[in-house]
Amino acid sequence: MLRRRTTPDELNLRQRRRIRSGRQQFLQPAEESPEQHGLVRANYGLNSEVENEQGEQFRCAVRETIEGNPAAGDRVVWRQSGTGQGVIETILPRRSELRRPTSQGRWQTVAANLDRLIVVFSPDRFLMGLADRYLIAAAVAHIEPILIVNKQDLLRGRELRPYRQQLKQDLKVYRRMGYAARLVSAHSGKGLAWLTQQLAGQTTLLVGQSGVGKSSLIRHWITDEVIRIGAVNTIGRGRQTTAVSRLYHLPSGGHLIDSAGIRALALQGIPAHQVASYFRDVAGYADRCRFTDCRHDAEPGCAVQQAVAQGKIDPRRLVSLHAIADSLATHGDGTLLLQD
Ligand SMILES: Nc1nc2c(ncn2[C@@H]2O[C@H](COP(=O)(O)OP(=O)(O)OP(=O)(O)O)[C@@H](O)[C@H]2O)c(=O)[nH]1
Ligand SMILES: [Zn+2]
Repeated sequence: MLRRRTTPDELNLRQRRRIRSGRQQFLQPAEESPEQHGLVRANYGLNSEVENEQGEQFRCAVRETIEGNPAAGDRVVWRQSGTGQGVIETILPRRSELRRPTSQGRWQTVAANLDRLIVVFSPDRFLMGLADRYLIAAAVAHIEPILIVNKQDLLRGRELRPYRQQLKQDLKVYRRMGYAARLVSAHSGKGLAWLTQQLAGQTTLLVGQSGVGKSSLIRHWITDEVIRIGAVNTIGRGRQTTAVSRLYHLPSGGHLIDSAGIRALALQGIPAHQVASYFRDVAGYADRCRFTDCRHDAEPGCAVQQAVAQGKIDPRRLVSLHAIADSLATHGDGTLLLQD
């Protein structure tokens, strides 16, 4: 059936708004081109960058019947609507995702279909509390977390020995719980062969505070040119927009997703008293507390407090647990702020 093009007079208010906001792609008859599968490389709010199965990039609008937003790592069904343009019709079911609350009070998917979450620290700021927040987010999303402390090369020298020892001890606390936790250096290359193995064939999101060396690490796998092209692509129609995350292909297979500073993650409403179940070293004791909703504070019959007193649990773990439980209770809506 031939479809008559809509004349400008027939545009409804919604369509006019779309044109003003740069969503002209909708005016083209995307319905006439065949559906294809694609991979979302980045999302810019109104548009997403989608890669087809031949590796070509398309700037795609999002069909408004879609709930939520496409994110780096998403598999989608889309149709081409013009040269280098298309429309995302469906976001295929995700095997995992990480979301964050937006300033408009909505939830935004930051990255999808993740296998691994690499949390990067620098040696002067290995924050257990922050590590624990990411570990909970990863556990809730069924993503394998890896903790790394970058800039290991800065820890050389005798005067830094006590500091180096302390950091190693801290990482050991996590390794004993079964987490991968390592010192690496983007500059000297230490630990990067191991990290490369962890990434092979996986979809990995890299997160961490500003200045910890995320970009330096990414440059170990992705060439500057590819990164630069990605940055140029962030220029939207007339207005510069930055993607919250961007996917790169790894030479070893798999994908690496770079995130621009995530300040909070949203979890599926974990009640504050359940936080302990995500602390691998605490969970076993928490099960034995007298009260099922024990906050492991000053309650009688608290097996966790007892384990701390007996030196079986590092007391800092409990400080971190209480801070996270308080934070969840304060925000009350499952929002886990990465920094309070
Ligand atoms: N000594 C040392 N310096 C490093 C290492 N990795 C990164 N740096 C330095 O740390 C600074 C910050 O590195 P970036 O890679 O820009 O950090 P980032 O995490 O991407 O920072 P944002 O872009 O702000 O999020 C730069 O001056 C790097 O040269 C390392 O392994 N050793
Ligand atoms: Zn208790």
